[in-house]
Amino acid sequence: MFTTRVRARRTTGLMALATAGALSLSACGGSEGGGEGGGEAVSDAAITFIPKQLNNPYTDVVLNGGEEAAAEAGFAEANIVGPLDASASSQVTFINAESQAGTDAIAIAANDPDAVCGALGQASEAGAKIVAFDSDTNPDCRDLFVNQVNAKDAALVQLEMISEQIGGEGKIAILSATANATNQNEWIRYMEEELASNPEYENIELVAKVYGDDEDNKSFQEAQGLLQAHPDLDGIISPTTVGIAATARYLSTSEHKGDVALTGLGLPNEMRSFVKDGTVTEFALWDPAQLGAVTAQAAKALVEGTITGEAGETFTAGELGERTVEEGGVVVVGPPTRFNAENIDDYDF
Ligand code: RAM
Repeated sequence: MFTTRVRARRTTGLMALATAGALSLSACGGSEGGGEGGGEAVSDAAITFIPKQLNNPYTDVVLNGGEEAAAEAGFAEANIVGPLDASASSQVTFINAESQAGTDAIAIAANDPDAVCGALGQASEAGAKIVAFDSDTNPDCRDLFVNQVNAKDAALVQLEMISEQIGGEGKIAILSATANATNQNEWIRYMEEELASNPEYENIELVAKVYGDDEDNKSFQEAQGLLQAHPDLDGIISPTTVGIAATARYLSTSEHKGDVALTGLGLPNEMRSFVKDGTVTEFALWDPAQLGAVTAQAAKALVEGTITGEAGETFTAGELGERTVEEGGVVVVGPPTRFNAENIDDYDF
């Protein structure tokens, strides 16, 4: 019988979905028998998801997908634990507790690539498989990283969009999440490299990088501060769903609406009104539920021992088909999609 334990505050919508996942598993009976690759039977195993933070709408969509897929994959139990803030060391106590409770797989979106490593090492020694998702750990500290999108593609699509929106020239700023987040920093590094090397962007100047810590209020204030400090700013890239929504809210009622371009990575359901009212022209993302689903299926393959995280190995991610482990133990979920007035109503997440 599939059960879900949640040991920290989180949304009720997610719990309702977890129940739906549990019901669908009971209906099909789950998986039977021992691990095919010399590992453990997934039907006896528990998976624990540790997101960057619990109070993040993006995280909710990822975890909904993860819980459903954990049930489909045949896990006996899925747990969701995590901090309410995305600070560097906030996940350590949760990792330790899950390790002591004997979880078989930890799926973690790291707030800091190194701060979680000691605790993950102990969990691994205690027998848990470690899958990073969304934001990687130091590669030595996990078996696999499920990356929502190729990091360079994520960076380039955001630069393309801002360049189109400001006519290829002007001053831009980046409003990120936390300063230690692996995913954010990798995207920003690729953006800076591309700005410095691609002649197409020689007239675009990055004048500031600020951090809203994936908190709505702080992100809103950082957006306001950016415009005060740089009144001649032409555009903002916010590669975080929390940051882009807060910045859009600020711009939508400010004198800068329609004048200062805003793009980045956002949830269509949070951004719809800002696209319709002319604050935002176009932004991008992928389907976060697929990230959760591929993560749960990768954890199953690791627990059963059919993969170990070596490049070239393959596993089946349920309905999402076969996935191959790339160099560095990375599995990529899919390409980014651009959302604008023409297609935003086709998406519901
Ligand atoms: C925020 C988080 C997350 C990132 C998305 C795009 O919710 O920073 O890590 O992947 O945005």
